[in-house]
Amino acid sequence: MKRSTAAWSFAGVIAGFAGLAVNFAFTEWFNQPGAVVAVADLVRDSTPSGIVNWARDNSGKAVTIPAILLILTVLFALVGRLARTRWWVAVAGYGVVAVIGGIAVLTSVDATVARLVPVALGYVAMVGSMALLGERLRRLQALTDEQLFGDLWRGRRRDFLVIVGAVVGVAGVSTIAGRLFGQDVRKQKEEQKSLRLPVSSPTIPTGVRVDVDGVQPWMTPADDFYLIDTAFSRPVVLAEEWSLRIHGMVDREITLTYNDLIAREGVEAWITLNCVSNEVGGELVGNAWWSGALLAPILAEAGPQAGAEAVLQTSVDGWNCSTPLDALTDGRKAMLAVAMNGEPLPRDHGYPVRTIVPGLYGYVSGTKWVVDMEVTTFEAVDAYWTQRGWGELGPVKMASKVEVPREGQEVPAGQVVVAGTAWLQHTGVSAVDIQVDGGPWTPAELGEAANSDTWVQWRATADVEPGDHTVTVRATDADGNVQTSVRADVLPDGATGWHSVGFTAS
Ligand SMILES: Nc1nc2c(c(=O)[nH]1)N[C@H]1C(S)=C(S)[C@@H](COP(=O)(O)O)O[C@H]1N2
Ligand SMILES: [Mo]
Repeated sequence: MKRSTAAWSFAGVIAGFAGLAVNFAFTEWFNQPGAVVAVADLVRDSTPSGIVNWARDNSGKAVTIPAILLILTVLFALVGRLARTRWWVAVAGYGVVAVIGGIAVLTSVDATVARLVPVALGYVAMVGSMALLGERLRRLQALTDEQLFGDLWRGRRRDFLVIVGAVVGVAGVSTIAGRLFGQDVRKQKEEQKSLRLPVSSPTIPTGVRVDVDGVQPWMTPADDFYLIDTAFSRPVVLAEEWSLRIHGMVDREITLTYNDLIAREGVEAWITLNCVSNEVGGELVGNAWWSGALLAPILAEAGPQAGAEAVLQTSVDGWNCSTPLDALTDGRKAMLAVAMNGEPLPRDHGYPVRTIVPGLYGYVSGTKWVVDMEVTTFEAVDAYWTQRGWGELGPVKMASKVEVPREGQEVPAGQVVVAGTAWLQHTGVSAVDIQVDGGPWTPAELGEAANSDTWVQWRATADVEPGDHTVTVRATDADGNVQTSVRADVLPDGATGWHSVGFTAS
């Protein structure tokens, strides 16, 4: 440890992370985006959609924060090392990090200058920790070769380690405090428990299930429901503080509180929601019992003006989408949902209020944590995903999926059960056929359709010889249109093509 630069790098890293932890504690306390998350948001929004397609692959989001932390580790180590001979490098190096963090928090939604306070406190913690650590290190390393490993050396080493312990302690306590002080999270949980919503518990309609093991549950539990959002830290919104403003090309602007919304004309329905980024055979689809307020009468009260054709919906997190006004007012069960499967919406699915529109992909309609609706025209606006090359209208496309057998599964030869799901929300599926090894199409048996807005389950049996086989599925909609075999990519407006599964009979 005598002239070691490693000790300085180490000091630089722990001082840096202590500062990040202090920033985290204060931002959680004030329910603001942390500096690291704000930087991640900035990276996401400035990444060209052609390079990283975030909706399509959440892994892009998953690596961003670890990558930022890794870069910071290297940077902090360098700062510590250079601070050994040039003290101003610590002041300047952590300063650069703080300035980047400051810029990021100022570009976050609803930013105020006050958000710089936790950044500044984090910076002070970094420089302060580094000053204390550096002073002890310098004293330790100032000893002569003869004094090395002697009592004096041991004492100074202990002094250094005490400060290391103190800095690590501050970082640890701040991180834990951040988790605990995330008081809005706690408040939100209490609020969710105390709500008495006029919603009913889901009862799965009879006959919808084909009762084949391995087919996904007809009702998707909220915990298993796929998640897509651009937010690095999902917003914590309290119902008691929530409101929705409806404005723009309307005769009367309306602002609704949560209680106003609950008092409105209610609606409850089974609706299947899916993501435009779902590949053929993919998992970004779920079916839930949604409860909320019908949107059509609310919009009618606002009174859309002539020429209005879209509603720009904005989330508290800044994400937005433009939804065709028609789809919100044409009699389908477009709603401001407050409950999912009979319970208040989970935070991750948009608590307290999100939009659900049967027949449209989530990215053009299903705004979570929705707080603003501007009645407008498609000309006038360009929403988050449309700016990134995705289609403007976003009607769902017909899809069907083989879930049993699984890809690569071994089954006994003879009568093999094949089963899965199919959907085309708001039109409905009338038939499903399967084909084994390119042979003739044979009809599957369908579970009951709860309504035209939900998926259907299906099952069939295929007689197969021992060997490798492929089974393919296609659906037919309620108007008699057969699902296209033409493969289309998810970009710009949803995948098409038949799903096939390979299995082995023995
Ligand atoms: N605020 C917000 N709402 C959003 C999104 C988002 O990124 N931010 N993603 C949308 C997309 S692409 C889909 S498919 C659905 C997914 O809803 P879920 O996460 O509840 O399944 O939410 C939509 N609503
Ligand atoms: Mo999506």
